[in-house]
Amino acid sequence: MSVSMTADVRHDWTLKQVQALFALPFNDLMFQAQVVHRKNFDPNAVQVSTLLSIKTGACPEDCKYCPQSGHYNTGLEKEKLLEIEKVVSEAKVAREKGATRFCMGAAWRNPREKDMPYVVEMVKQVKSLGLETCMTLGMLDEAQAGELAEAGLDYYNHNLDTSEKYYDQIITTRTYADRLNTLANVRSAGMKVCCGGILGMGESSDDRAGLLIQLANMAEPPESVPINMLVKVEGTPLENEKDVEPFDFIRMIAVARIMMPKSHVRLSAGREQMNEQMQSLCFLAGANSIFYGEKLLTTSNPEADKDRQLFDKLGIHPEQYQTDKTEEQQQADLLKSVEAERLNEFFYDASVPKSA
Ligand code: SAM
Ligand code: DTB
Ligand code: SF4
Repeated sequence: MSVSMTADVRHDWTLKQVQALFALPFNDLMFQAQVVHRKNFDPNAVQVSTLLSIKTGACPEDCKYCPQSGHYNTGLEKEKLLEIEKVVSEAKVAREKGATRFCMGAAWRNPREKDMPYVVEMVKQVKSLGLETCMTLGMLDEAQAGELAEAGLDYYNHNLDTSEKYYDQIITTRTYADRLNTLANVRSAGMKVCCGGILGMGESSDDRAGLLIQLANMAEPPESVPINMLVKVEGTPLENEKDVEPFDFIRMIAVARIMMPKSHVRLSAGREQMNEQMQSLCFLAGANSIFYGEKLLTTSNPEADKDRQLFDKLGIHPEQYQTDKTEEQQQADLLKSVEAERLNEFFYDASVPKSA
């Protein structure tokens, strides 16, 4: 099979074709992914998002990977919905540290009607800071998706997590169809979709391929595709799962890049367990987004300072805020971002000496 690298985005991937990509010699796969990446993106720009848990723990769902599920005892301290002011002040800190997108997550099966005015106000106020906004609140009905879109929410995150076949081994309190239904509501409300999955839950290589096929074959694939490596949390049913083979994780990123050439592929949870060399191979494979800041939702993420140093070592610069701009405007922005990077204005604190 040959994968055309000049063709436009395809939506007809078959399992056999994706298996063939996974089976390529590592260097050949990386080369193909890098060619696709360079054709569609600035290869040295990485989008930077910061996460905040706006409602923590005691979730009624039974996702086997999740420290926030009320079904397992993980010793997590639960918290009510945060006050709007607290969320806004955390968003300001994220912006000052260089994030361009602020992602707010809630441990809900779905938001209740009485929660909606609060989350809507959060979107409005965070957006007014000049940040892109993302939320992940569980299932949404059509009206709720409409309200969030109306408030100006840019992205909605809702992961499929794995293949349809493997899904009921991981979650029993909702179905794959429920997930797809929310994704359809998000799309028809006009928001951008952030949807990906997790590696390391005991899934097979075909399950990984199955997830990517679901995503890539959507009429409009997600603009953002988070690939998480399971963070094994004590007390969850998956706490003793086998580690993911690092090269298989990198392969997953590369195959995602090839199958969804225009999407941002996010190297998501699990970076703290990866060394710098592995992360840099993920960037080479086409990952071009990260979660930045010391905390994911409830577990830890690399120190911001360490990430700045890694970007510095690799000559990577943070990607500018993306809007519906013309190509000329985007080009002008790209030049500006390169210049800003050169002047250390955008991301680095000029008062702190850079490492040699
Ligand atoms: N409750 C909402 C939902 O599930 O849609 C939003 C929050 S939920 C924590 C968001 C995503 O985080 C999950 O879909 C899952 O992909 C990811 N996640 C949760 N726990 C994780 C873990 N231990 N390791 C890696 N990813 C995890
Ligand atoms: C995603 O795919 N990963 C993020 C975000 N979307 C919401 C969450 C990762 C959570 C990791 C476990 C925790 O910190 O609780
Ligand atoms: Fe709840 Fe989301 Fe965690 Fe599942 S992943 S238990 S829905 S917070």
